Amino acid sequence: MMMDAVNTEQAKSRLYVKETQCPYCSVQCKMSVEELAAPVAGQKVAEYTVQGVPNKASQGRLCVKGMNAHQQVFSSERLMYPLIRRQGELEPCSWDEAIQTIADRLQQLQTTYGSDAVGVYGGGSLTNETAYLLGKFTRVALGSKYIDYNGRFCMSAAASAGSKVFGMDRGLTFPLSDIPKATCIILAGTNVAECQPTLLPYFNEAKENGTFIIVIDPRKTATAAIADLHLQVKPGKDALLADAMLKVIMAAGLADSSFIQKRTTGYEQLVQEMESLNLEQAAKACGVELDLIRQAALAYGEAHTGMIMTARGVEQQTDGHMAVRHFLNLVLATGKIGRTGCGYGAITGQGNGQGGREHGQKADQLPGYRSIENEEDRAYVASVWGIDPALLPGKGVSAYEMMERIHEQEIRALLVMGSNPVVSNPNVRLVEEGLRKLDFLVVADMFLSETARLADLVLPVTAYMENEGTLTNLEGRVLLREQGRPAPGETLDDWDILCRIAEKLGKGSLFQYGKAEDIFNELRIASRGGVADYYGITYERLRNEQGVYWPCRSVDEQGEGMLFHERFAHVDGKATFTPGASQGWDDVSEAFPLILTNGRILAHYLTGVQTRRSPALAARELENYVELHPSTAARHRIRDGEWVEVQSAYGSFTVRSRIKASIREDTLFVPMHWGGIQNVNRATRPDLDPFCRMPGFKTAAVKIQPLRLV
Ligand SMILES: Nc1nc2c(c(=O)[nH]1)N[C@H]1C(S)=C(S)[C@@H](COP(=O)(O)OP(=O)(O)OC[C@H]3O[C@@H](n4cnc5c(=O)[nH]c(N)nc54)[C@H](O)[C@@H]3O)O[C@H]1N2
Ligand SMILES: Nc1nc2c(c(=O)[nH]1)N[C@H]1C(S)=C(S)[C@@H](COP(=O)(O)OP(=O)(O)OC[C@H]3O[C@@H](n4cnc5c(=O)[nH]c(N)nc54)[C@H](O)[C@@H]3O)O[C@H]1N2
Ligand code: SF4
Ligand SMILES: [Mo]
Repeated sequence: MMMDAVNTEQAKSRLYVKETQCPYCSVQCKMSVEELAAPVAGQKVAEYTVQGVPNKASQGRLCVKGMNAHQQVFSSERLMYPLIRRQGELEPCSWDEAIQTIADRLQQLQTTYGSDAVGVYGGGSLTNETAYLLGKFTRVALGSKYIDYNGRFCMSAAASAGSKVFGMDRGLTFPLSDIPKATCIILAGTNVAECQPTLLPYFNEAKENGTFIIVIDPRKTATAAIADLHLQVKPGKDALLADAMLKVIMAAGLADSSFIQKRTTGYEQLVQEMESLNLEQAAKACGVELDLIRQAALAYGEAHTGMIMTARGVEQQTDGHMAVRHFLNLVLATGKIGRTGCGYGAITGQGNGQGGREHGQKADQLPGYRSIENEEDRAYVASVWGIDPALLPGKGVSAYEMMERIHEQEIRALLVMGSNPVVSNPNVRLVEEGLRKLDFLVVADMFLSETARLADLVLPVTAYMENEGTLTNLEGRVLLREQGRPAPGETLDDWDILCRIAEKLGKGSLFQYGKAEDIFNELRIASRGGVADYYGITYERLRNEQGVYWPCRSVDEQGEGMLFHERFAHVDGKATFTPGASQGWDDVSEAFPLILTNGRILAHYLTGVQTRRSPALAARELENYVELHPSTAARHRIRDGEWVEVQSAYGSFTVRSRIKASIREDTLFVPMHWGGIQNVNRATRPDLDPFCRMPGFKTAAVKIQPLRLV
């Protein structure tokens, strides 16, 4: 340890400076954390200085979450040893007992109920190495088909749309540095200003260049504040809005016929179908003035270059897959992809939201974006893993459907790694009932999350500063996060835990790794030749080049920042238009007259397990609330700041009111960062998108009433 004094007056000693990466969102900002020990009243108390480190994505910026992320690492609430449930209470136990208990219980349950009686539930915060190993562990060590992960709730609509339309799914089809080169940008259902704050300067730079920015959101968000045009759409109506824009573009003769002819299929059918679309009716259904829709369509259609980006506002819908595809129709019809200043971007969410979805955590997927239902893919991956392809299970079910199988007791044991499903699933009443019915629940986490509280065994894991691994940011850039601190207490790395369980299950020979890099080297081979090909990426390159884009097929290849320059990834090289109208969700009734939507705020992250352990972040927003329009509040006789109950057909939650003129009158907005009685998911609905199994988080019919003693 370095002990040089940096402040002579206070004689602070500098213990440590390390470069690391923020554990939160998909930008994956690089930072340095300097630890100082200052003598205060005779005691050594640590102080920390956090600074952004220049890199290609965040260019050295950090947002308030990144600035304070270290506080969770040093939280006194960190789990330091395994906990086992005895007589109803969680008590400390040794790793030996924990791992032995897991192996015994899982084997028992599989002997009684079959291999598929055990499920695994992963997350998009896990490194590529852990995500990859979790898929292998489930299929090889457990022999179960049931694995899925929280990315199902996050990326699946855009991912499946990208695969269908382009033949490939990667968050952005362009490098971030291209954003200021676009003449028109549409931001649909994405609140970059609060969710990827360090990206905002790219958009501000674009504005300085004269870029016309259109925001589509039911609320005037901090992102809408930078817009030249804000379409305050009714929740659930994005597909229809995109169709209306397309019709305007077609009628104005702004379609790019040469691009359409050379690079796409399916346009003629779309043209025919568009004929029957009535623009006045569509505008009315979307809750947006037709004139504004026209302005937006013409601005995008007439611009030489342009980008469309979507996030969860458009995607977390029961027609989310189709809604994204209808926006992609706009991209293809105007030929705005595959050249500088153009493209489509699904703004990914979690730190490894992108990589987490490429290497086998999904029910139907094998590493490198291979399919578990394709014979060639199975044979290839089985050969890398050294097993008979016949032993690989088939495809399982999506995250929420796994919860239904748990509720039906078809799945009897569950291992959760990197998620808090009892807060983040829709319709959480059913989810909690199900998890309580499990014969055996194991949760690996840094904290006693709401889900960990229900577990029979809780496994303490290392935090972002304490382990090594790669994460893939929203651009598809793979980044190496190196270990900065030793593992505290008895915490272990996630991958190490999986290897130890595999060993006890008698599969140790297939899980021999000394360090994360060994797993990455196997992942490189397993992904080789797949859509998400990581073969050419090595730890050494990641150290030297500050990250490498996938696909990267050989060690001398650069990796592609801009995709689809000459061809799309389908076999014929063409992209496909999407026909078929989508009217969107519209289910309000007299009993439930308002639309409940939800999302994020700047200071908190997902279910809040981590950010609530950071005092500086927790203090910014201590409890949950519902945003509602002044006239809606008046109609329901609700005062600002009072307790209200929001109820749907599925359940209710209780929060304080926050009256804001920036939201539509027919819509309520509630942050998703709190559990228990304040959890918005007590009222969300279980319906899933038929294509990608994404829940319709962003729309539920509800009523609201003040909770007042009369
Ligand atoms: N501060 C913070 N940042 C985060 C996260 C976090 O928890 N906190 N989480 C990360 C993760 S995992 C994710 S997935 C991303 C999410 O990033 P975003 O998708 O940008 O975040 P959300 O707030 O869920 O939704 C975005 C916007 O959609 C709007 N919206 C709601 N319904 C509709 C609709 O029907 N149509 C349209 N067009 N818009 C609608 C909401 O008003 C909201 O402003 O953020 C990442 N970054
Ligand atoms: N109503 C509503 N619900 C939503 C959404 C919404 O917009 N609205 N968004 C959805 C989306 S996009 C997402 S991504 C999900 C996220 O939902 P969750 O997966 O529940 O999200 P987190 O709160 O990040 O939970 C991660 C847990 O894993 C732990 N953890 C973090 N890093 C690691 C690690 O490296 N290893 C291990 N073992 N544990 C770790 C954290 O402490 C935390 O307890 O929520 C979804 N739910
Ligand atoms: S939360 Fe996102 S934008 Fe903020 S510092 Fe972390 S990675 Fe960067
Ligand atoms: Mo997400």
